[in-house]
Amino acid sequence: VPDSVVRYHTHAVGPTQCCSAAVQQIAAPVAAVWPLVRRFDNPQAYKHFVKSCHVIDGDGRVGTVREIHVISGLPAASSTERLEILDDERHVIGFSMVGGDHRLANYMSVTTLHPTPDGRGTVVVESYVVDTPPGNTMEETCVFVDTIVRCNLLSLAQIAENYARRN
Ligand code: A8S
Repeated sequence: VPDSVVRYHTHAVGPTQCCSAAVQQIAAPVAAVWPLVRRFDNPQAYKHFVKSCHVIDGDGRVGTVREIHVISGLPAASSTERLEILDDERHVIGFSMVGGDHRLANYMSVTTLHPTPDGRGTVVVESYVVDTPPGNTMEETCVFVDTIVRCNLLSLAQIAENYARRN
């Protein structure tokens, strides 16, 4: 396990919080994946639940705040999110949820990209911490969030692989 995985995916987790991580292998180099992942103002590039995104404060650097609206059928309509980490050298991005009408209080996630040894692929690691909402178990919360995160990473893989094939 690379040092950077330990460094960026070790979270302080409170007694009523849940924490999990997902890993996705992508058959495209980091250079093809990172441009999609780093665009805090354009999460809908690969997050298919996101219907629209508006930056409400900031210029894309740490501290930038966005408001996203999600497609109907989900137990929420919007989320206000703050960029917490953006490192173009180490390929690290992290954000927190600071508002919205959803039930994921104190959500924070970090995503890191790691080149495969031959340099032709990417391993994406995304971890998160979130409060367990009242009325739900930690397990239920993890299943719900894992499902969203896995969907996002699968779609990221498809889009990056298509993009790499074309170039
Ligand atoms: C992300 C991760 C998550 C997004 C969740 C967990 C969300 O956008 C969706 C449904 C909800 O109920 C909560 O990286 C919220 O975007 C798809 C609206 C925040």
